[in-house]
Amino acid sequence: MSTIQLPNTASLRSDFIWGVSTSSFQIEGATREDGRGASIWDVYCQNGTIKNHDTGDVACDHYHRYREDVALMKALGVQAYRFSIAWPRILPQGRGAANEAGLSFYDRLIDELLAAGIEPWLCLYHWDLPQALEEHGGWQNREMATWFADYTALVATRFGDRVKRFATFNEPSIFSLFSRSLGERDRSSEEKLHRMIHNVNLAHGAAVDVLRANVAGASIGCIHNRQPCRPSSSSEADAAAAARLDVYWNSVFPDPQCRGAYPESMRAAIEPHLQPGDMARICRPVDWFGLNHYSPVYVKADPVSMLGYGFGDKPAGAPLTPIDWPVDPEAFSDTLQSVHDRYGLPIYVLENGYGNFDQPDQNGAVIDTGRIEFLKAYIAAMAAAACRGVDVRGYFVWSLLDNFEWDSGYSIRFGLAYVDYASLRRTPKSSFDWYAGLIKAGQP
Ligand code: PNW
Repeated sequence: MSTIQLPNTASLRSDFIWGVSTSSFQIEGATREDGRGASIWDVYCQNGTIKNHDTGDVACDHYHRYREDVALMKALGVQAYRFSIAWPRILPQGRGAANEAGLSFYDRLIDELLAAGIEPWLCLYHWDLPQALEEHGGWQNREMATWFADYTALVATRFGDRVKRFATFNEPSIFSLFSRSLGERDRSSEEKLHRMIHNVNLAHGAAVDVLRANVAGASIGCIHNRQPCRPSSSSEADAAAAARLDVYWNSVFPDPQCRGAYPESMRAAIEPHLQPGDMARICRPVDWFGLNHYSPVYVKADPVSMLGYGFGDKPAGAPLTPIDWPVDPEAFSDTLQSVHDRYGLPIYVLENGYGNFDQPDQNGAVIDTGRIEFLKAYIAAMAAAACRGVDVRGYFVWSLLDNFEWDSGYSIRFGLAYVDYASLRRTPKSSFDWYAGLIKAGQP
């Protein structure tokens, strides 16, 4: 048991929800099993652009070990678990015929969670688009809104008797900004970015309607990654680049979805893609704002890159995590405040966490004191925001397990439980016990 003190959480609601988050591609593996279709991430991995040529083929083998993973969550004491559905597992071609074996995997997972007293929070899209739809233009195709709505209808009718919490998208700004090259300032790629943004927003609105119509008592939101974009120097050019990125990173999805308008500075760019009635299609009432937050980002001007920005130096002496992300809990409470002020919705923090290079010690224990200190400081910052009146109702650690960290493959670890990728054995880290203690302390 860690001796690190718990933060003061007295300002949080009595029905506050503590949880953990994962996503399908990052943990499931079994990418060619039981009729799953290919996703765009299977293809990216084959292209050899991922660190150490890692792939999602096995990942944490959660597809076969989900029972053990639910047991871990039960030991942790979380009230909720956020996961995502792999679209190509249940619709191998993205649309058309459903794959019963894939659907029944999620039936088993959901039933296992409910039996353990853990509320499932289902995210429809955590980046693993069916490759078959990519071949029809992917997010460049306005028809995606219809295909996404049809996929949502399948999920809603199959699982809506047992699942009530639904998120449409995970971090639309991250997957739209980073799925295209930052290396070259190509106006046509900026135009593609704008088209994609609008199509994702249309798909969000369509999915909200489908969920409302098909799931009694549904509680619906979208998960936004919101991180202050700060200039990396005092130059005017860097300030302008940071302000520009801030709009794309932080506003271009929640503003139209929750306020019914694109940010002023990008209306001209979206205009060519806008059809009559679109804003009403996008701005459908949601029940909460899903917030993912890790750190502020430091931005510099880079005239040759898309949108004219790049990532610049962090302030000298700023505390950093082992993967060089700034540690700035105050930026987290400011972000919570800004979401509250701008959108006026209940907030669930659906990701926050600490990446590092954990390894077991000679006794096989994984002592991750740095992660505990990080979580403690961030939870304290959240409690401070709640004290000032911010309506925050839940907090989910990213992540339950070490997992496939996108471009970084398995080299970076975010889990409360360590995964040995050779044996696939899970070992709770000291942060796991600490978080379990925090949850327990808040219970009557
Ligand atoms: C999130 N950034 O992505 C994702 O939702 C998770 O899938 C991922 O594993 C987790 O954070 C940790 O990286 C992010 O550049 C990607 O600031 C990039 C950034 C933040 C979050």
